[in-house]
Amino acid sequence: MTTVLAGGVGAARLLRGMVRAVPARKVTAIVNTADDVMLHGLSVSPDLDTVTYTLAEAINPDTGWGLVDESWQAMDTLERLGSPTWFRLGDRDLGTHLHRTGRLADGVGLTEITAEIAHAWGVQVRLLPMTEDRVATMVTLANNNGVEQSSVGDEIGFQDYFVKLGHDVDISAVRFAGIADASPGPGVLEAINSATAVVIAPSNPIVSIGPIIAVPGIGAALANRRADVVAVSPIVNGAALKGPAERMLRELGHEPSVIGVARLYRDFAATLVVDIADADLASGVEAEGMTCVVTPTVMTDLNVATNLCQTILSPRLRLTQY
Ligand code: FO1
Repeated sequence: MTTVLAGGVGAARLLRGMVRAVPARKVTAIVNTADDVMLHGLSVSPDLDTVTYTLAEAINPDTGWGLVDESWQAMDTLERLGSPTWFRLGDRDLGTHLHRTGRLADGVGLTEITAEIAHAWGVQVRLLPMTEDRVATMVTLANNNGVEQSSVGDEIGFQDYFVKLGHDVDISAVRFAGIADASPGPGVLEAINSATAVVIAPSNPIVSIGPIIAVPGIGAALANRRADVVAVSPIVNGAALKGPAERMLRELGHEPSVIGVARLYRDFAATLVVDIADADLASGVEAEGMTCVVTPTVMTDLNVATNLCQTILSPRLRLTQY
């Protein structure tokens, strides 16, 4: 059994390779839910949906989120009605949110609902929300960033930061509201405790992996399995492949490099996989107390993703010098 800690797009690409390296039924993904948002009365779980749609080969290839062959008529209606439309929910995608919201109202847990959605798409990877409790990533603006009606110290929700402001603003803090009272979702601790390998996907370490590790009990379970935990750096050559990871690391006082990633993960993972572009920093990673494996990690196609996963799962991983 392989367990993967997953955010959105980067994790989804890794999981697509993982199911070519090992049977999908032997893979569990523990997925971030701190990006989840209520919009138009609907429960939207972006990372769960990105992973599901990607594994179903139904993801929109242009955006990396939402469904392929999407139409936007519901958004046009919302626009006509004067409702906010900055967060785009396609007509096909809306069905997922309607189903999730209705089932939650019926008292069904998010883990069961996620399994229903995955099953409907033929996804055999077991997808586990990190928690069924409400956790929300909140971002503090460092200055008014030219945004009207905002001032230094204002705290906004993650999707306001990520989508509405296009993460093109300076920030000074990130916190996960509700995390202290959250419990790991059903099956999460077992998936970590019983895995032969635990993989931390190349997702944003602060806002995608950070909330998963911060759920009480999950960080300790990972630390307990440290020797078998392999993280893949989302930072390549000092830059994030997608999204604001590099900028966030820098603004929150971390080094925006594989060394900074190593410092965030060293208590939980024994091994850090970095791209060949960062080969010269391997000794620096090892100086932080992690074994460093250098291999292509930029998942431009499925072959790179599959080879990366084969390397990650190689039993000789920690003995191999590249
Ligand atoms: N990202 C955007 O940049 N703009 C959007 O309008 C948007 C809509 C959206 C709808 C459903 C969904 O599952 C994801 C969506 N995302 C959108 C992506 C999402 O904001 C991010 O992928 C994550 O929250 C960060 O991992």
